[in-house]
Amino acid sequence: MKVTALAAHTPEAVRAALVARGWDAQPAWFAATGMQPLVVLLEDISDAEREALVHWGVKAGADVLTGAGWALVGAAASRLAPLARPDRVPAGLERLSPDLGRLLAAHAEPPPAWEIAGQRLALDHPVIVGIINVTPDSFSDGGRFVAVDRAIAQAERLIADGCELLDVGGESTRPGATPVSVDDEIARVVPVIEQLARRRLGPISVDTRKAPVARAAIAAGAAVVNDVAGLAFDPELTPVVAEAGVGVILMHMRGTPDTMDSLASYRHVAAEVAAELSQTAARAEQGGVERERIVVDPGFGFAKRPEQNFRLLDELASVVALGYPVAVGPSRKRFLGHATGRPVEDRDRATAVACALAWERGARVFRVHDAAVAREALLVACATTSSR
Ligand code: PMM
Repeated sequence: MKVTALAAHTPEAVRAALVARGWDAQPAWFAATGMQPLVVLLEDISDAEREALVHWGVKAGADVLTGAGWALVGAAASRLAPLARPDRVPAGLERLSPDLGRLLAAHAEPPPAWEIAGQRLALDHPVIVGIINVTPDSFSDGGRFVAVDRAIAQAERLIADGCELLDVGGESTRPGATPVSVDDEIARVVPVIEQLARRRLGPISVDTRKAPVARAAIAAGAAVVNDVAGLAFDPELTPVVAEAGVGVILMHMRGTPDTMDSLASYRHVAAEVAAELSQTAARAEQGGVERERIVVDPGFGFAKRPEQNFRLLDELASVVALGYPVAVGPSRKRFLGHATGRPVEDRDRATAVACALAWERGARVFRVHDAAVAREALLVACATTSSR
C-alpha cells in the first residue's frame, strides 16, 4: 500500500487526483468541492439548537464543539449540505438553513464577474485597481493643471502596468487628516476624471464618502464608487449609487478616520468584520443597489491594529463566504511596516506578497499604488491556483 497526503486547502488536489484516474472534469470538480473540509461558527443559538446540532453531529460524523450560545461545526461540504436544505434539515435546526445555504453556494460558485457602469469585470483573474491620489501635496508645486497632468501620467503608467480600474481620490482618510469640503473635493477629483474619461483611460472609480462628490464624479465618467465608510457616512450616497447603476466597493471600518483607532477592539476580528460587512451590503441592497454591483473590502488599517490586520488577512475566507467579490487594499499600510520594518516608501514588495496571500484566500480585486510589482506576485498566485 502507498499512502500520500493530498492538499486540502482548495478542492484542486482532489480534483486533479480524480481526473488523473479517469474521472471526467465536471463530476471530479463536484466531488472535490463536496469533499472539501469546512468549518462554520454559529453564534446566538439556543440550548435546544445546540443540543440538536450535537445529536446531528454524532449521526453525520461531523465534529461539533459547543459552548453557551455558540457552536463550531466541522465537516466535508457535502455533509453540511443537508443542513442547508429546508426539506432535509433536522427538526430544531431550521433557523440555520438560509445562512448556511448562502455560505455553501458562495463556496461552490464564487461570483464570476463584477458589474460596473457599462461594463463587467471578469473575476477569473486578479483585477488590479491603481491608486491616483489628488490630495493637496499633488497641487503643491504648480497648481491644478500640473496636478491633472501628473494624474494623467500616473494613470497611463498604471494602465501599462496592468490595472483594470483607476481609483481617483481627493480626501485623505488617514487619522488626523484635515477634513476636505465637498467643493474642494469636487475641484480636485472632477478635472482628473474628466481628462481620464476624455482620453479613454479607465474605467474610473471615485474614492469618496460623499454623495455630491460621487454625483459629480459619475457625471464626469466614473463607473464605480469606492466608499471607505461602506455608504454609512452620507445617507444620500446609497440612492446616488443605486440610481446611477455604478459599481460600488463597500469597505469595512468603524467610526470615522478620527475615531477609528479607539474602536479597534474585537473578540474575533474576522467573524466581526464579516458580520458587519454583511449588514453593510444588506443595507445597500435594501437601498436599491444591485447585488452584482457590490464588492466588499475588509478595510485593512481602518479600525484595526497590526495583529488584527494579519488575522483578518489570514481569515479572509470569512469575508469571501459572504458571496460578494472581495477587494483588498493593503498597499503600503502600517501593518506591513510592522512586519517588515520598512518605511512607507519601501513597502511595495510587502504589498505584493499580501495581495498574493489574499488572492489565495479568495480576494479578486486589489487596490495598489505600484501595479507592476503587485501584478507579478498575483500572476504567480493565480497560476498556482488556476491550473484547471
Ligand atoms: N484604503 C485607503 C483608501 N481607500 N479603499 C478601499 N476600497 N480599500 C482600502 O483599503 C482603502 C481605500 C487608504 O489608503 P491610501 O491613503 O494609501 O490611499
